[in-house]
Amino acid sequence: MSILTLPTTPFAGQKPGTSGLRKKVSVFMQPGYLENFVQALFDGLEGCAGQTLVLGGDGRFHNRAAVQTVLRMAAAHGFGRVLVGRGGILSTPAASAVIRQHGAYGGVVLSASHNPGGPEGDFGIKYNIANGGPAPEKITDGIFARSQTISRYRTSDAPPVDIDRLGTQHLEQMAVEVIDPVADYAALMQQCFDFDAIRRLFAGGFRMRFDAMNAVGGPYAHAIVEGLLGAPAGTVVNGTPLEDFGHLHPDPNPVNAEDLIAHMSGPEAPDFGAATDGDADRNMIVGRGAGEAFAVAPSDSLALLAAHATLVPRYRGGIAGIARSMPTSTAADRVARALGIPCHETPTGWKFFGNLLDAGAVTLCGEESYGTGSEHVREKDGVWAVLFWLNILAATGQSVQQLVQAHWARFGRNVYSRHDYEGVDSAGADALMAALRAQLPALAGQLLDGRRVKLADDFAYTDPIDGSHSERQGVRILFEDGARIVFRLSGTGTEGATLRVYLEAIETDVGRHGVPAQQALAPLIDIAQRLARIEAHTGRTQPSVVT
Ligand code: VG1
Ligand code: CO
Repeated sequence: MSILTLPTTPFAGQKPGTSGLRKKVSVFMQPGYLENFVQALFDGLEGCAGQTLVLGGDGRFHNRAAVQTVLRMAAAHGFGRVLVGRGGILSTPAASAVIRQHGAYGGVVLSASHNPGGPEGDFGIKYNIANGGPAPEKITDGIFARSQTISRYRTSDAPPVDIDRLGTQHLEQMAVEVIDPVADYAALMQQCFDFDAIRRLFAGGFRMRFDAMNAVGGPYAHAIVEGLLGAPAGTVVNGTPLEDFGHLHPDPNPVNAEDLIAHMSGPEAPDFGAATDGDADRNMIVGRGAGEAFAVAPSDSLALLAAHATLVPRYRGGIAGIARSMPTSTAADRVARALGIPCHETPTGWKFFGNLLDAGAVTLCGEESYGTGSEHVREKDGVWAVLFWLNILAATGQSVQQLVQAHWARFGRNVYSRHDYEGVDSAGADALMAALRAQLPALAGQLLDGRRVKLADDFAYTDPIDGSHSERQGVRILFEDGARIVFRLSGTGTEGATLRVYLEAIETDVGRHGVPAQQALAPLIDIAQRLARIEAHTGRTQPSVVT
């Protein structure tokens, strides 16, 4: 064991955000940088001696080296056992499943999720607690506080562990168990869904394209969709995790997953398309329209899964409630109302769902950012969402487009879009938000282009379970006709600031459900640009990504 001195500068002033700490690989490779985070983390974990830690990542560049660093430091801190995914691989939802399944003390997940990877890309680390969910703010704040004051870290001098060989080895006194990264997760999925029905669907000639975007979803999709469910070989594409994700941006939306959209477009398109992100906690669902891909809005996906939940074995008895992040459309609220169950509105980030799930207050959760999940783990879960859709498709015999259109006909369509202004100047973005906040008191009751403002505020949330309070979670403008505009700054980017503008309008006229979202939302887009003076503050006339 060694106690080594940390260089003086790393980590200073950089707070782990909603999903851990994400920085450029070059930042993470600075001597002592990762060690500083891990030491600050371990210092705050009481009673971790002798306990089990789960460890894995999305396979991006620096993953393997970081696994060895964490292993050595875990040994020096007296952990009894580390369960590490073979090759250092564990998707975020699989890590959550393994933590829960094995009663682990917690888990370290090495991922920058949907951020690009490779030597020029991003790296990240996050900590999950014993319920399998992201560490709550009091833990991440503690990590940050300690990271500012510590000057030394404790590590082992032992040689690297062979993480490609299944089975138990030892690093000093600590057992290192290299596990199959898919096995526990696949077993859990079999408890959730009707695998027989989905198997019959594929046996009947149903065709799917699962694009794992060269990220960590691949091994899971291969083993479950092609393996256990018998989909033909070749159903899963880009299915081997690559250190740089093959230069793809593993953020599944119609812009970044354009190849999937192209394959879902034409006459030869398969019946069903899906994609997952860097750490496989996000999902995109794509159907086949009339010669065109039919991408399902994530907010609609959450609502539709909730409306069909009883078709799925795990949720056969009904769902207790739904939770959605504030910017996510209110489509799920309509389903909750019809089902007579509560729908909770939380700040952005999966950690806010943890208490509600632990208390059994909600069963399904979702975010507009292609994240959907349930009480089966404490993270959003991309492969789970894809299997949920497959289960519904098998049970109803309908197509993705038919299901979505029927949903809109029954509940109304929550036309939705998110406009991202990426990499803008941070000072300009802060000024924009400050100016918006200053306008809020005067907005209520005003008429904007014929729409009356019902409420304008900066979203605040009090957790109904533990009473913790979070403020300044995004500026929202709610109109009397149900339309909404939300503005917030991203907490996951690594370059400058990213302004997100979320737009939503309710369309109950079935005859207008086919109008493209950007067209239907044009009046709101215009209001948003004017109210926030986006061009004046950012210099941008157009968003960089529209989803
Ligand atoms: C984004 C999404 C948010 C999601 C978070 C983590 O955060 O908007 O909904 O929970 O990413 O997702 P932000 O602060 O950039 O808007 V993942 O798949 O990157 O862990
Ligand atoms: Co992710």
